[in-house]
Amino acid sequence: MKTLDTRLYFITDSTPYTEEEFLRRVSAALKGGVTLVQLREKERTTREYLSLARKVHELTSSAGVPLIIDDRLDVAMAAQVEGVHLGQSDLPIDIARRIYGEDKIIGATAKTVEQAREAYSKGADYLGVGAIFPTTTKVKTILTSTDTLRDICAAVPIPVNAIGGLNAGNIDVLKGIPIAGVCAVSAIMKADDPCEAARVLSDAMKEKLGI
Ligand code: TZP
Ligand code: MG
Repeated sequence: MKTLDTRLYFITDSTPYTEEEFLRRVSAALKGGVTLVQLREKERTTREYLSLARKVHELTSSAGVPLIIDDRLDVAMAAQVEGVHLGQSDLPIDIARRIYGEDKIIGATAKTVEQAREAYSKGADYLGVGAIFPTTTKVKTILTSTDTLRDICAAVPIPVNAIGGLNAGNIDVLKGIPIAGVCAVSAIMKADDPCEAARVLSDAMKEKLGI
């Protein structure tokens, strides 16, 4: 049985940091209670992505938190992490599932109910839906309304996470929508203290969303 806790899903961005500082921030976020980590690298070579994945995997494994690799099934398999996250222009979910096996975690991005239903039917374990707010993280995305987020939650039986510009101060907009969790890059990654930031976001989710 796959155990998947997407409640506080930390997505990394190593861009402005030295490797040492980046790994220190990931460790701090893990101490702060993030429940899932995604390594998201857009500019690295395959070897660099693999090397960083192995280092981050040591940290996540020690904390008992699954590690997901963004975009690249080959890197996820080579680094022997727990899962992969696939967007609409990456490998199709059903093909990734066939290659990767039933036990591994496959996440998908969905911006419409149709994309959500398709990802679920092809074998996705969870969905990331957004951007809910404009984001400063380097990403090609469009905004997704909270009405669409609500419709997606109703359309699929797998965990749905909200993503995009979310932080402890604005998650109120998600109140009453049956999401499984929140994905955050900047709110944790760029915080002075990523450990404290993860705790603050977690507490705000409990208090404002009841999750
Ligand atoms: N997909 C939709 S928005 C986004 C991704 C990867 C970036 C979210 O980053 P942040 O910093 O939490 O807004
Ligand atoms: Mg991606």
